Amino acid sequence: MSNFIPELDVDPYAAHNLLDPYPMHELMRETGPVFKLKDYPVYACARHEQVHQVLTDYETFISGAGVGLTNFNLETPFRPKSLILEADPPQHTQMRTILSRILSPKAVMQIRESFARVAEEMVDRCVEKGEIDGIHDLAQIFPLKVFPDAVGLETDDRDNLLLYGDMVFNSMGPRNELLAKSTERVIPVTQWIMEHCDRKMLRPGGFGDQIYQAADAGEISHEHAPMLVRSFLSAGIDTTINGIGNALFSLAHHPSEYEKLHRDPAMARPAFEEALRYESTAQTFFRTTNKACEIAGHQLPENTKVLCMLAAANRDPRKWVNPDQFDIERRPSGHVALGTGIHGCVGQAVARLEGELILSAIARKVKRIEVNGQHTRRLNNTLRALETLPLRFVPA
Ligand code: OVM
Repeated sequence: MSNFIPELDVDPYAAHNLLDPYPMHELMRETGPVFKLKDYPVYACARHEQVHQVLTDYETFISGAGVGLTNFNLETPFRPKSLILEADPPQHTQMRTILSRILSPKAVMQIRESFARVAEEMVDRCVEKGEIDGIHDLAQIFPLKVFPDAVGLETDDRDNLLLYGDMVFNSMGPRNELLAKSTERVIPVTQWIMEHCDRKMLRPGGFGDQIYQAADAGEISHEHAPMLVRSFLSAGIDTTINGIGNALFSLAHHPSEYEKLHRDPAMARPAFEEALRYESTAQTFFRTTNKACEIAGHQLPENTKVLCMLAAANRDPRKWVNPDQFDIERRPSGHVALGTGIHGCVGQAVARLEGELILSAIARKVKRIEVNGQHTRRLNNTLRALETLPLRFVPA
């Protein structure tokens, strides 16, 4: 019996691969359904079928040993483990039940109007300016206002949320220069974050306070409450910022797709969904095998990290027709940009709402989006992130 698993000499965290990951993704998919990496002690999958399999089989491919490169069975995590992201059933189920209720479609209906008002105002201001930076003038300020408002976080120091998000998502990769840079301020920022998870800092009735209400009702212990608020502040901002940034980038570089959106603003939601597939914000997540197992007939040992190349799966030609084409009329359901299975993004209704509202406001107010200079990227070990995106909004 042969159990040959090919090994690739590529570094997914090298700057050139973070800048332009797509040639590497193709190489990974074509190498096989599962492969090893020369420089890291991990197995990896880049095809949709296997990425989906790993994410779905939560009993074999666990999250409790961390969803980054670091195996928490062997090394200490850089912060106390998330109670939901870095957890398995039954604890995960208990936490997930509460967060899914707080972030349910019904709850999202209740925030829709206030989020929409902010989106309209912010897009109006961009149309007035004409020449904007798509990241600083829109993608960043919108989630940074509406989401902490919904959580009930009263603070004027919201840049700490950006620093923290950058750090959390860098920490899922290797201890490279990127992580070192973003952890320079780890102690003050971590402290600030934990202080702002306290009930006293949270407006009664907001998403954060609702976690404390669940503790009052005995659904979780009171010690768990601040840690679940921390999950909101870790996962809820950098992700949506870059989801919106990547959508603006995709539309600016595909004028005929933007024209479709402009003609029919009801396409805002499917357009955002296609942008998630086409430029997946969360490029990678890991699992850890908790027993010897198989992927596509190949044997993997117990207690080994498995890298899931979400962004590569989202452009797998075995799954998608013309995967490298940004097509807002495609039905991209089945993409794994928000994960899938029991750990699939619990905030996805809020994320989709934010994307839809921004794209819908633009669709109605902007005739054309023009590229107005060279964009720059903010390299991050997990996120596909833009630093700047110079655009011109031509008014409708
Ligand atoms: C958390 C957390 C942090 C980062 C990402 C995430 C994508 C969750 O602290 O629970 O989900």
